[in-house]
Amino acid sequence: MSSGGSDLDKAIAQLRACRPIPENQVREVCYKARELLIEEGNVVTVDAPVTICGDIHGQFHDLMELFRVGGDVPDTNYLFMGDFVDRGFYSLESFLLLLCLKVRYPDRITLIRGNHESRQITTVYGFYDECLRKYGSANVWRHCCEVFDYLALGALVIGASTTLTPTDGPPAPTNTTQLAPLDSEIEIETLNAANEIMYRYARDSSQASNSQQPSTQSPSASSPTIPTPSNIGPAGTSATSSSSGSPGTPGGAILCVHGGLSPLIDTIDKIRLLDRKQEVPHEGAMCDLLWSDPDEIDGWGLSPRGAGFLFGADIVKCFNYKNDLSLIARAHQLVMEGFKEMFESSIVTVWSAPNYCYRCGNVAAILELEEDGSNAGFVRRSNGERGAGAGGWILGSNVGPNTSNRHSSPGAGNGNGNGNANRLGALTDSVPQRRRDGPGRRYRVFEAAPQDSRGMPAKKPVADYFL
Ligand SMILES: [Mn+2]
Repeated sequence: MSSGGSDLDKAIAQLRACRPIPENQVREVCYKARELLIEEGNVVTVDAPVTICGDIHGQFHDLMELFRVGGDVPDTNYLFMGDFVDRGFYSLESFLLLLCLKVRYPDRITLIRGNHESRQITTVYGFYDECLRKYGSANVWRHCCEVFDYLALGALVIGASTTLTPTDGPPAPTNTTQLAPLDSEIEIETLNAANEIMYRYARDSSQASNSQQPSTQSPSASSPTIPTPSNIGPAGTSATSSSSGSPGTPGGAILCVHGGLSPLIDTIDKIRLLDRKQEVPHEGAMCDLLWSDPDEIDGWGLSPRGAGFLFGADIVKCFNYKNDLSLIARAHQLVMEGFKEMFESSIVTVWSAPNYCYRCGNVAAILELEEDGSNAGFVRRSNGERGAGAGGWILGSNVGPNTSNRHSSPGAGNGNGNGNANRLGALTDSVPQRRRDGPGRRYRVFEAAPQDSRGMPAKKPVADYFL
């Protein structure tokens, strides 16, 4: 392959068709990717707008569905938070496509490392065997592993807007409630794959804040009622307006990392100082960033994974405060609803492999952050009143793929049903109280690609000629 862009475009076209490219082409793409990645710091700075994606795990056809729902590269900027390979049948095509896109459009796509981008893990969970099967040798696997060693450990998204431009689309059929006037600032929108609005959540609603006190119960997943304005949110979120940031504070940055935090890392600068160009170690800061999980605990805990740690809300809030972050976005854990916000929306898990392992029955999600094109963050409350306002539902639905009884109730672990008490309590505890307004968050939720797009035989390949 020459260095011409047209060869790369051909490779991209071939991979989009889910056909592997020749070994010598893989070697060249990997070499070029490494040249690019070696220039990146451990924490890449990414400007909004950007669409943040979680685990892919070799589910190539679902990656195509992700691009259909979220927009193609380079029209949409993407940030993938690792775990491109293993488990699914098409790790090779999935990773190489993303890598080719990275080489072709370096400023449009950011790839950071997951715990599966490792020699040891891919040997056990499928990618090694897949390469051996598709090429007859481990050469391609070796080239890919060399790229893994150069992937960044995290990304910092800057310039995200604190409010969303409301989507101009119809409510989803599953939505049984009326559209209220859109005169509030949108904090969260969730759309289905047909671009229909599943729900819309306002950061701050002056009408809502003087109408009702927070309800004492969390919304039941099957209830068709609109949740009362309170410290509760839709499934997957822990939407809250309990921010006590100073008026006019624009949103802080968003840290993206595959797993989570590390007890050895209290500042982002310490991530920058790590020597990342190596196989993922079994312990230490680099390992923790790729392996840890948030959990409903105080402080740090041992992880059942045998690598990384569990970390609680206090850890996240302190870290975000100290590093001027409004949100941590991470992947690494299957979420049936595709995404899950925790700890008063200080951290979110994004999961982008629908029907994980072709049998988990989950939906997937991607997270879109808009560019802050205005000074809205500076002018939106002239009286400076921030802390007491309650969020308000503008368009609510408790029906649909994003709400289910499979998991705990919306806002679980967030003290739902006790918003005021929690806020009061939070004012008196030792966790720093100045919390950034999070970015406006648009979640696009999608299901697994249709079976017939997988190139697998249909169940009944007969009798169409009667139609
Ligand atoms: Mn993972």
